[in-house]
Amino acid sequence: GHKSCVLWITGLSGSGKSTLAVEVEKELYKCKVHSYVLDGDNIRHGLNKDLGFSAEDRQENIRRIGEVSKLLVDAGLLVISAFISPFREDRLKVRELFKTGEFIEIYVKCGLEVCEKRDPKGLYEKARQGIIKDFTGISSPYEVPITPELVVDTEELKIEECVDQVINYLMNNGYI
Ligand code: GGZ
Repeated sequence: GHKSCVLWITGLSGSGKSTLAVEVEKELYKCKVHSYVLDGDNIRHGLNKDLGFSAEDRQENIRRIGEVSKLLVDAGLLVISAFISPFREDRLKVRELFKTGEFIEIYVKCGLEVCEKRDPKGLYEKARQGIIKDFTGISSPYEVPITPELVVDTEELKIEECVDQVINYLMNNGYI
């Protein structure tokens, strides 16, 4: 068995949050740990399709995702939530929904320059041109976590090394 918790993955667009989430989920599956990934693909197209990217909408986005994460943790899953979640206060409010040790904040560290160079969906380009407004890192803030449980640096490390860091954290702290 495992101890259910949420891995709260925060970072810029293009930092590698979703990739990390999916790769960690694959590794957990191998270990027979029942996990579930929440990300933009299954949340912003469904439950939260009424929300955009204003500060208010991002706050509501994160609040709802926090509540859904809590339901899934209560159901016994190891939840992996990968959202920019740019505001410290909103992340803190989600943390406060959980018991001590149930909320694990993971900062996916990658400089804006590198994220912008990767630009897998061409969104930074559009943001620079002003076609997309309120874009995180360009025209909307990202508040770097001050005391996350874990920092994974996708600029310096390969994705497999980042996955190992997360799995090691879970093993060393008795979650799996
Ligand atoms: C940031 C945006 C924006 C704006 C669309 N700002 O890299 P992606 O494309 O695939 O992931 C980003 C995703 C961010 O949604 P989140 O729910 O994680 O954001 S938040 O936690 O701030 O509510 C990006 C795309 O949506 N996207 N417009 N203006 N990212």
